[in-house]
Amino acid sequence: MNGEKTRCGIAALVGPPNVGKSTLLNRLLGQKVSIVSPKPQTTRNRIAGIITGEDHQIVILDTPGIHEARSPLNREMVRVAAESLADVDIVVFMTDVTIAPEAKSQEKTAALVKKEGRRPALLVINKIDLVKKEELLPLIDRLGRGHRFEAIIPISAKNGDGVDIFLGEVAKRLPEGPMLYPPDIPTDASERFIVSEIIREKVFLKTSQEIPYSTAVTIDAFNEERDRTIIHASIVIERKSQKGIIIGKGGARLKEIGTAARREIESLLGQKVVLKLWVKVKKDWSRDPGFMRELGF
Ligand SMILES: Nc1nc2c(ncn2[C@@H]2O[C@H](COP(=O)(O)OP(=O)(O)OP(=O)(O)O)[C@@H](O)[C@H]2O)c(=O)[nH]1
Ligand SMILES: [Mg+2]
Repeated sequence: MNGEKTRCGIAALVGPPNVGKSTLLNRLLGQKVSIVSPKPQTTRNRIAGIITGEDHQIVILDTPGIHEARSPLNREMVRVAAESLADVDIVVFMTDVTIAPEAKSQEKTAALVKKEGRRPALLVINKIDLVKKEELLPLIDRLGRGHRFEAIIPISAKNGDGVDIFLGEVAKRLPEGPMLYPPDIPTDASERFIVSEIIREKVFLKTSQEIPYSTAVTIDAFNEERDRTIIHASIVIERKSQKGIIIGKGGARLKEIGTAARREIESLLGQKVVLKLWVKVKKDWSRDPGFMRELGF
């Protein structure tokens, strides 16, 4: 590659919550770096996935879903998504077939994308596995109206339909330039961060109502020994009354969360993991700028 021209660029996935941005990132990478759940507002930080070819590198940013944010945490999430667009080469407006074209979250995303008007914008419509072909065309028409998308790409991040076409549309718009990352790393996220996210994902999957949104995870110790990694983590909640729900009857729910997380962390690290979880109350942490900084905001 020395002396030859390489192409490298950054594309950001932005769109309403729950449309499958993180699912798409994981599929593109062929491995899980970003957590996924059936609940909206799962992703809270910007996560870069890196796809390296012979002569090019694509950096794809997964971002929190754009929504009407009221609480300080939610406002931070939307800010992270908006700011992710600052240095990108390609803006990818991602939505799915279940969201009405005139939904608020859709409008908010469109406004953001418009503001970034100088950059090429692509529209990705996900979850096409959920509709019949004849329902798709009118949807493409309604979503594309009034925008200047360079391409509109229907995909299913779940079964892979259209994903290579999407990648090709991004690849052909990469500017010339040196690669930003070493060729063999899939993400800029640290192992520690991914581990905390895996635990948070299990909370999202195993609790309901406000609990997932009141939960943050911190890593208190991460000790790599010769044949195992010992991890201490805290599940941080906002109110004392939430403690019992996370822990469950006789500790059953916390155990389920811990077991599911440990299995996945073991496969990430390729090693046996001892995972110790604590539940801590940090009153109203989602309104505490100091704690949010600790979480990477
Ligand atoms: N049927 C179907 N479901 C999908 C597809 N892609 C993602 N999903 C599901 O949609 C839900 C949300 O997926 P995520 O990847 O977490 O969505 P997101 O856009 O990252 O959501 P936020 O992080 O909350 O903004 C999950 O239950 C996924 O399994 C798809 O192509 N088809
Ligand atoms: Mg996500």
